[in-house]
Amino acid sequence: SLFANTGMFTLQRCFGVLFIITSLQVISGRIALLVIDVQNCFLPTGSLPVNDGDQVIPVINGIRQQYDNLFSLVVFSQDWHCSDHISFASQHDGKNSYSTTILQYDNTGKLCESTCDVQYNLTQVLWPDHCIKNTTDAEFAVNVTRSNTDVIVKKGYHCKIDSYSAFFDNGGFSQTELDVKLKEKDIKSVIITGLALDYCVFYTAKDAKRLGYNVYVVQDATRGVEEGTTVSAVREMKDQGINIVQSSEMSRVM
Ligand code: VGL
Ligand code: ZN
Repeated sequence: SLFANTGMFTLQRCFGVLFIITSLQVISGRIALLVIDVQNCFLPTGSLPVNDGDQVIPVINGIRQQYDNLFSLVVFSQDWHCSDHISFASQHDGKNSYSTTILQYDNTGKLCESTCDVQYNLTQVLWPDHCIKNTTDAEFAVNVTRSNTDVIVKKGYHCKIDSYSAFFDNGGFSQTELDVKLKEKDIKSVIITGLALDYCVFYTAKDAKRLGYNVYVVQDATRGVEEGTTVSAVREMKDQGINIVQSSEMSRVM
């Protein structure tokens, strides 16, 4: 098992015999490490700074160093936006960054800009301009360990819809190649790290769970954009059967 959750156990007496029941979580099947959006844009000096976002880098590098041979696949996702992306506050007159708006889509996933048959209303947080494709800001953090066998999955490249999850856009209209890449390698479990815990890590973890993977989010290998959304994201992930673990709980007895 990769995670030995030795902290939790129950004592039970039955016919005079004491049983100790430990809750060992055993990771079964082939494992992928997902490194979500560890890009300059989300570092403290980036365009959409995440507090202490740089501090995930040594943790992720440590996980790779210690366990790399246990991962059948390592995937880096990359937020990759048009310069006039719909998620940018700059594209919405009179709107400030970190406020929200409602975006309307028809049943084909097309943004309703004038008259159209509205089928979906998506609440969109409006962000500072960030991770614009082919800029230094959108590049992976220089210090994060990468290998030429790692798979890169770009997301958020459709100009008119946002994509927090590395699997689907926010409306569930289009899909990246991530699920296919995982299935090709017969991956059963995903270990998720990176930025930001309350957005792209959260939505990637929920989609992975829904798609049937065993999901582990390494909490100290992530950081959130905002305290309140981070707390509720962790609670919701736990409720959905997503395992929230610490990198120190990863032991090597597989
Ligand atoms: C993200 C906000 C906007 C993320 C991406 O990677 O968590 N957050 N775009
Ligand atoms: Zn983005």
